[in-house]
Amino acid sequence: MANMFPCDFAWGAGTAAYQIEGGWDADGKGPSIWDTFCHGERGRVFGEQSGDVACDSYELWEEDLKCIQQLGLTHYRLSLSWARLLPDGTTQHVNHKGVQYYNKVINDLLSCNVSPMVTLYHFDLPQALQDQGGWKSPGMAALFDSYAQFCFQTFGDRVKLWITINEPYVCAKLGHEDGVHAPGLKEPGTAAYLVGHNMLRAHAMAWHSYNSLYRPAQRGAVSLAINSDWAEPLDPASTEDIAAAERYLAFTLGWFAWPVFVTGDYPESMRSAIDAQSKKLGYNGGSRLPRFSKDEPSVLGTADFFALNYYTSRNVKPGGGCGQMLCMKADRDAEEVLDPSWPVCGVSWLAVVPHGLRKLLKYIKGTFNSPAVYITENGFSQTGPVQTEDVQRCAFYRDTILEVAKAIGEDGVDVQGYFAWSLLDNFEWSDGFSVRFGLFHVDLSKAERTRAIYRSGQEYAEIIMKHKTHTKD
Ligand code: PNW
Repeated sequence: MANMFPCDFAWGAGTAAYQIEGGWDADGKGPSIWDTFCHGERGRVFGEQSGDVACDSYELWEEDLKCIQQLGLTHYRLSLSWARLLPDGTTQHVNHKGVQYYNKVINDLLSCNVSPMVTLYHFDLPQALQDQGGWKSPGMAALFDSYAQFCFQTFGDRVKLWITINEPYVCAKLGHEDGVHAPGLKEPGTAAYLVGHNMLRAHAMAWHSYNSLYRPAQRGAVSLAINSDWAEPLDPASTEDIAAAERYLAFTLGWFAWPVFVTGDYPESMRSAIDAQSKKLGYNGGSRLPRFSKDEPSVLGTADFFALNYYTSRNVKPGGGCGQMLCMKADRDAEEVLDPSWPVCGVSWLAVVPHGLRKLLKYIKGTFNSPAVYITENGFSQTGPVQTEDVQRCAFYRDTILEVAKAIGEDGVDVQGYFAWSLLDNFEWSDGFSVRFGLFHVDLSKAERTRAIYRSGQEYAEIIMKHKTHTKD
């Protein structure tokens, strides 16, 4: 097919601080909730592993830069460790070594003609702020805003693409409902909605600060990265299944995208489902889904582009509860069914469905008023023995990028960039190092943490090269 990608399309790959940096207590860095989570109770992370050293990118950044250049990326997505910059989470104490580290990363990227996309928050809250209540506390929004302003002020002369918060859904649900991510809280049916709410407030405050104080001089763009599977009704002829698929999307994508892009409030179907469930179980603590205050700047309109993390798809029918307990699953009332024809890659949740991305992009165009979209994460994982000739992942990237081309060329979706997850094999949260998403393998048995390109990395480099040299016709 003709090359549908605009000549200034962003071809990227991503990483996150805790997953790659190591140096967990180096040079004045404060502890984050992931340090605490991994160093705490046994049994929370595969093999009792941690990100203490990980890919050691804090020491080995220049090796990462070589990988980035080998792929020919135009963009690199990284996250800043809040506790490396501000050890106690507040701007009262700045760790200059941390500032120096990220300055070097950003400057090196620019001198190699690679544009940084910088995420301010990728799951690693400073522990000092968790001790004050973490994301359940309303005060976190203003603290995040101060941190964000510090970053805009320090790095914004060079960074033009910002993500405030990565995947508020995952932080809220996995960290505060299921307890499988830091901070490991299990408060089903209540905490996640509160956390999601404070994250949206935090994002909105930071966007407004950027908009009024930094945008005039810095001229960048700010968004938040929203993850969502694509969902289809299990039986396309069943009205119950159709409604369940809509609820599924409302509880993942809609939860964060509706307030920011459509109404300034949560999807109505989400609120009514939560309130109905509260009533059914006799919960009388008021609506578990908070309301946005009219006294705060609106969350509506606080994204300069749509940042989408897409991994997989689901077929959906009504169902999925937790007996007489409150929980998000029961609120959502949408049970996931994996299509047996979809191959699964590495982890059980990741069914390979490239065409789901095209459908989701089309849905985003129709629902959120044709925004510019960056696909900020998409990838394929490996488990078990390391396969350097990762032909399945090669096919995954080829097929997925073809679906993006169709979304642009045939559906008219304004996709402006694609970031493969991830540049490196890294610390995959509670799965430790047992799940590998990298375009480069990292040899954890060696102190040098040797990086070696996979076949999929080579093929991604070829795809990028081909598209960079043939502009849209
Ligand atoms: C994303 N799930 O997280 C993150 O942004 C990355 O840091 C991570 O490495 C990547 O996806 C791959 O997992 C997720 O359990 C973590 O559904 C868990 C889930 C989804 C996304």
